[in-house]
Amino acid sequence: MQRIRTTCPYCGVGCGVRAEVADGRITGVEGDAAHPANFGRLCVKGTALHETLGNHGRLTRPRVDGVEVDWARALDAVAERLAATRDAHGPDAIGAYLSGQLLTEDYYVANKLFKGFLGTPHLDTNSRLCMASAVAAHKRAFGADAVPCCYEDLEEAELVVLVGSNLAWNHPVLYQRLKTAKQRNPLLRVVVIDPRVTDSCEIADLYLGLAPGSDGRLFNGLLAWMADTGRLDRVYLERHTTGLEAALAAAREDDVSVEAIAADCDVDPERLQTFFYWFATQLHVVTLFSQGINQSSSGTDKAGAIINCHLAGGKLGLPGAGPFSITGQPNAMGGREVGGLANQLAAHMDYDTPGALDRMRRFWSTERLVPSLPAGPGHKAVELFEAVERGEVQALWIMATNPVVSLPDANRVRAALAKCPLVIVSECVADTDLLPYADIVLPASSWSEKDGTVTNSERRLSRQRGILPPPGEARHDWWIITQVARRLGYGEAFAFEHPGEIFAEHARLSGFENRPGTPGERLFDISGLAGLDREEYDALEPVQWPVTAEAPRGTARLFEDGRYATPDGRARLVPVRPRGPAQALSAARPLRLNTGRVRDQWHTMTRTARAPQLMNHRPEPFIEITPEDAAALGVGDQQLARLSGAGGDYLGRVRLSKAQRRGEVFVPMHWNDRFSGAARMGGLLAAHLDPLSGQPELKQGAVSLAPLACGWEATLVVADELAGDPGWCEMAAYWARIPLAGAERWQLAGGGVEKAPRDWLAWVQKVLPVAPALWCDDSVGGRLRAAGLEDGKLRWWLMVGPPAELPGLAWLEARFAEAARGEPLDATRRRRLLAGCDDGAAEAGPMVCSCHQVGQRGILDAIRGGDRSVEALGARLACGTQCGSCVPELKALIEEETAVCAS
Ligand SMILES: Nc1nc2c(c(=O)[nH]1)N[C@H]1C(S)=C(S)[C@@H](COP(=O)(O)OP(=O)(O)OC[C@H]3O[C@@H](n4cnc5c(=O)[nH]c(N)nc54)[C@H](O)[C@@H]3O)O[C@H]1N2
Ligand SMILES: Nc1nc2c(c(=O)[nH]1)N[C@H]1C(S)=C(S)[C@@H](COP(=O)(O)OP(=O)(O)OC[C@H]3O[C@@H](n4cnc5c(=O)[nH]c(N)nc54)[C@H](O)[C@@H]3O)O[C@H]1N2
Ligand code: SF4
Ligand SMILES: [Mo]
Repeated sequence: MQRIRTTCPYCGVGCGVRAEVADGRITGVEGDAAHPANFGRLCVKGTALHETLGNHGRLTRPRVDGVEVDWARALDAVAERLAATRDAHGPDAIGAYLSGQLLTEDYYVANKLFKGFLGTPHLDTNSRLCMASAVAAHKRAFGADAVPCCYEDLEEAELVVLVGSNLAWNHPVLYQRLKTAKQRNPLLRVVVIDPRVTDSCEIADLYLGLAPGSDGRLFNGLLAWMADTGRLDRVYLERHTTGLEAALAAAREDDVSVEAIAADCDVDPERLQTFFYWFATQLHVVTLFSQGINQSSSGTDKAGAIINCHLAGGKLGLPGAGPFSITGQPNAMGGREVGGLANQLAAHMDYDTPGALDRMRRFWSTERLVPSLPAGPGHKAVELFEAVERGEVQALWIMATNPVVSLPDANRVRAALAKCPLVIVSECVADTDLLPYADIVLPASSWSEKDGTVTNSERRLSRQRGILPPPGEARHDWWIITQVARRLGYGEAFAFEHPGEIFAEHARLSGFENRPGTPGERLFDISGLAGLDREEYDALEPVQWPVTAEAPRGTARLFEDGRYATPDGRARLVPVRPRGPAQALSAARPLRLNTGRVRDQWHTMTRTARAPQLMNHRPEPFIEITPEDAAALGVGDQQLARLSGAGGDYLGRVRLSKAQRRGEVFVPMHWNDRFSGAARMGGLLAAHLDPLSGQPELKQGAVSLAPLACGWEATLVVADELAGDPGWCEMAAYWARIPLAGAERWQLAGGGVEKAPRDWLAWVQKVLPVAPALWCDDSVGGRLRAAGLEDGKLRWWLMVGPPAELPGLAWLEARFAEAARGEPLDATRRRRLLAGCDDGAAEAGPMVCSCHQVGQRGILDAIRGGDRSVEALGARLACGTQCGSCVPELKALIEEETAVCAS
């Protein structure tokens, strides 16, 4: 067995992973104790990485116009059609839409090909939906897109403010680090600012459940409060900043009394005052912000209002202090470094950076080739698809993202792609919502196969190492891009044979004419890594940029000397005039729609749904709503409901939750047409953009909710081999597909009339090849349970009736797993199939701890039995002892159960 060090491909924490390799397979993973992002920790998703691998479901052959072809044909087709589009309609008719899940090397060559040689400015990335507002705010304030902080700052702070970040679920290892720091230092305070009570509140000393979108007002108020109470750092402001007066004046355009701010933000004035006091009186404050700030029609201003407060208090450029925009995707930061956004050129140069176009031209020129760079910025993500819709962009290459799910107004995006003459998609898995729109499909290698670098939230570059060969014909993205470039005649500029060579060029560019005091000066500089040979590149240890001759071991923190990347070296406070959400509520759409992530899923689920244990935490698309709102709207817990929004509908199961504010609902961003009939949140939202960053408002939609009238509900579990063609979706008004180990569970519900049990038996014979072997029905209640067996082995299982009647399905999953191993059912188990539970095995209930697969039922029993602490539960059941992500949920269960016992 071999152990190979690499980096986790999920979130922007960028944890080091040690993969165990045996017999050409990755048999397990563990946290890399030597990696400075995680020091050995991993979260549930990281821990389950090896279970998402395997060649099943992978895309393995290129396809052109629906026909499988070899690579030569596919690459020729891409090159010929791109060239034809350019020749007929000009370079502006070509677009590319990339992703923060590409490696830096992939990203670099894509940017170089499209902007540098095809000469189109229209290359943007899904980071537009994620980081664009933070990027714009950084540039405005610091003169460069630079995150000042590092992870240690969270540990060295006296106050950590989490704004619009559910760190516990979305950056779990960083959350664990913060939690440990708080245990070690009881003086470290944590404030959570989020309209939802998230699991991150577990460690909060103060929670502000503000009205959605009111963050700008809150931080503007804080700035005025600091000024009014004499808490500005006059010396810092004087020496290192400009713009205080204008920023203050803008803040004071609103009533800045604590009461007025509290009323506008809909928070308790005393709590607000406490927050103001804590922030203003501590020097070592980190404000960590994420999508609750960025994904807003005023995201740049909200981030700006936060940065203003840090500058005004001198809380920046020192240990334990600073505004900390946390990145989402594993290489969101790397994409920003290579110029992946449509307003950037490359290596932290923009079109409006003096001399940048000329510099790029000189850098990319070869003996015979001169790049043809566009003159100015291109379309940002949402606008790019609008240009496709208008027919201006006629050829679009999409890599490593799923825009028909993740963009707002997603149905419009679908329509635009459907009529686009050329859509090229590079993708790893065979079945995504996007692939049906592709004229040319290119199979890409995936994590564990890909080789290159990523940069995490604290500017730390790490190696993702190629461990296994890609399956079938799948190839690395950088290889695909360079092959196309060569066919277009740019071979000399794309002569790369190894990602290390691409990295070297990228590193060289970062240092090219990058000298202090000259117009070429840029903060992003990794020229210290430009000379790495293949071996050194392969052995590269995690390092934070800038990495230069002066700082060969990297740089933990930026702006320590108070010098910023602006022309006058001073940071800029900016006037912020707070704006509320652009999507207005109305009588027709009275509910505020919040969207976001769940603990165990990653985005459109193409990878996490491959690990059955990650499906158990939240198996179906859901709608979280307060019990009061639900009652008023006539829906109950676990019932199905329909949300209607600007661009379409969403069907999901209602979860009553006190975490919501009244009048607000939360839905997960993950579900799509592969997993449910109508649960794409992208269809619910209208596309309202931040005017500066172009980032869409994904957190503040407007929707209405109505119960879904169901004549019937059914649960069907089928063995994997039978799961091919879902004929059963057609008759269902609602369906959700839930991968299990060796089987698939389908939740189905229909409008209209109830079917009689015998109709169900007839139906099942029609859609499944294996006839019912056992059934029992209760015609009065319309209930039915039936099972299909083949050679004594379980093939399918059906229950008609509300799923709430199910005691859980873990026992059934076990029966299917046995069948998959070829084991027939014994007589007792066969009899019990229809009982709906296996009395032998204790039923787990909803999954709480994914690492150790501990369900709610066992946990509640243990609490009732006297285990009233997380530690006691861990000692008995092992829950919460591995990655710790479920600890907040364990605490909530203890609290609820203790309250029940007491009452
Ligand atoms: N498990 C998991 N982890 C992930 C991902 C994943 O898919 N799954 N994706 C990764 C990616 S790409 C990203 S970008 C990050 C995102 O990480 P986060 O930003 O933490 O994730 P979200 O759940 O999108 O949103 C964060 C919070 O913003 C709150 N919010 C909504 N509106 C407002 C508002 O007006 N003001 C404030 N202050 N808060 C508001 C929401 O209630 C939510 O709790 O997660 C990364 N990590
Ligand atoms: N309403 C709402 N919408 C949102 C958000 C939200 O909070 N609310 N969040 C937004 C944010 S922050 C983000 S980051 C986006 C994410 O949304 P997307 O980027 O659309 O989601 P993913 O599922 O990560 O898509 C990545 C795709 O690339 C494939 N892939 C993975 N690795 C590779 C690779 O190396 N090469 C290639 N060629 N393909 C690969 C995967 O199989 C998958 O199909 O969603 C955005 N949309
Ligand atoms: S915290 Fe993020 S990077 Fe670390 S293991 Fe979890 S998903 Fe991977
Ligand atoms: Mo993201």
